Amino acid sequence: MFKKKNFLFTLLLLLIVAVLTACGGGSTEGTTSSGSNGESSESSGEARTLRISLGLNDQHPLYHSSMKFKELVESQTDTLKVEVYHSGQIADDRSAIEMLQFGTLEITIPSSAPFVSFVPEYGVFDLPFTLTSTEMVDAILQGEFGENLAAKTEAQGIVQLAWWENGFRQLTNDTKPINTLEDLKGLKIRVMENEMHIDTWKALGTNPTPMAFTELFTAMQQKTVDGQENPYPSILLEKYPEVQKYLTETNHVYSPFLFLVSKKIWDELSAEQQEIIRSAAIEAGEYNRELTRQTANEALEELKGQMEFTKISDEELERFKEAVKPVIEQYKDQVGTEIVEQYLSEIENFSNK
Ligand code: TK8
Repeated sequence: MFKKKNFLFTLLLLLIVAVLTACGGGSTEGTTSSGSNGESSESSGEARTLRISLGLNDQHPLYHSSMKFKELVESQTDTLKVEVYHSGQIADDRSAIEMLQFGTLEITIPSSAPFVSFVPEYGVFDLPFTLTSTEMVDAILQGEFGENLAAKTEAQGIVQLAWWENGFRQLTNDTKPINTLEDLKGLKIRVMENEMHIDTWKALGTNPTPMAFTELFTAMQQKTVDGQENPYPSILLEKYPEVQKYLTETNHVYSPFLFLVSKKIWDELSAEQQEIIRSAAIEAGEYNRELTRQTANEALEELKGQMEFTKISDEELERFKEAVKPVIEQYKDQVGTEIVEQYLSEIENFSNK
């Protein structure tokens, strides 16, 4: 008798577990952030939450621009809520991009370099010493070239709504002042997780280490790297002068920030919700570029008071450009010959205006 009762109890338990598992939903893949299986918030009544994952902290123009995006979206609809997570709280750039593909994160705004392993054509921005002014950047990214390039993300399950700005990248290190190519020799430089950045800094004579942005400050603090390269706002606002003594103006690469949305989640939104999000990303992008450029100028002046500053002379920069020429030749095919030629002709057209 006891055995029979035991068997029935176990059977009942298994049945309950089976029913609960079927309702609970499976892996993180395909389960949207709100936990619903894609039900549009408009039909269910409650607001849909859009989480934005950022690598930089809440002092940076990227965070302030994301809060501007939040204000614009939430002022136009009560069917959407925006939550901004800074300092890599949710994930680093590469993981956040993968989460967009799975539909387990709504929005992330990374630099273009880590995105190259998802869409190789974004490697045009890693070709060193090519973009040389914000006017040139705007002419190329806010026009047809930028639009056509952004359209390539959809095949990877990602929708790019706008081009925001990280900025022109500069070098810091904790070892010595940098004035010549020879001064770089042997420095351990953290670079973004991107093959062209690794090979560029090898061609410049350094010993590059690819690393997620979220690990960078600790690596400098523990001296596992001598230096890094980022735009002035990040250098100042992430407090790099606390762990880096020397600042060198190189402008070796321009990094855009990419406003990326999960296509899985995008396709679940209504046309009205999509339009609100798209227009807010574009308007907040204008705010972002203006704020970032103003912050970069102010940050440089503040950094000159906190670090030993050198600026590579135009003559010496020609030696830097000569040293990295093989990298540009080496990567033309990998990035895509057609897109590289389009990019370089856009630059030439702008320069000949
Ligand atoms: C922040 C990064 C950062 C980038 C880097 O998420 O990794 O050095 O410049 O801005 O995208």
